[in-house]
Amino acid sequence: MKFDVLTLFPEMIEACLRQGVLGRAINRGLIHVTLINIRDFARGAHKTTDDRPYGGGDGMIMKPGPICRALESVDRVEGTSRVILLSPQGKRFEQSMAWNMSQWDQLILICGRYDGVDERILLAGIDLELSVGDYVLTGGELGAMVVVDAVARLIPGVLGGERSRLEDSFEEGLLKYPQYTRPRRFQGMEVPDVLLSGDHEKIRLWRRKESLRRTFERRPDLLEQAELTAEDKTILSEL
Ligand code: 4GY
Repeated sequence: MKFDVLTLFPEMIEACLRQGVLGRAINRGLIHVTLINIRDFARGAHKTTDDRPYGGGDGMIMKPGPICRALESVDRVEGTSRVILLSPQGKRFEQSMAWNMSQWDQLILICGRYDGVDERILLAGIDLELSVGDYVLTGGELGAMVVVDAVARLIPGVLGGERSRLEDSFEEGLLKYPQYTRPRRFQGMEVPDVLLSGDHEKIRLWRRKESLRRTFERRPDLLEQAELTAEDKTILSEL
């Protein structure tokens, strides 16, 4: 899988990519990330990438030219290749999209800065506008990292144990159950007895119940979409 990130701040992305699971995935050749500095495609003595908005107002808008030329410079790989712009105006990114994208061959992510990008770049070269959440960042870089990270970890071999991808929060549309490790007693708080019982069926049931409880309490909106078994529905009615 190939990721290409177009940004004015490649160092910001580079630092993230060197760490942990992603760093290892890159070193092992499981994913490839190319960083493209939009500034390299700016023209003139000042290499400006922004300009004042038509119609007036504060703030600056990213010029379409540099982004467009940066995009044209990207090698498109065979297969499914998509161009994504990160912005609060986009469709909200979620786990099911990450799974779909993990099947693609190339993701080209464009990070905006300033107060926005010229609308014509959206109409010309972009397949999808994505938002990582309903808040405004100072640029698309953190959003792009969210997408790269969430997609990369779904690619076979990127996470060590292949089990963990599927057991995650959201994979069944529910929040994760509480988890514990040693010590058994920490600041006066004990690990729930059931987890020490060795009874795998009891543990499975407890975890499922806690998942459902948390989802019900914290994110009831998720329950409408979740795949619930008859057993789940019984547990929920007790909650
Ligand atoms: N939310 N999800 C987001 C963002 C910053 C102006 C375009 C978001 O993805 N990106 O807030 N991005 C804006 C800043 C230019 C990007």
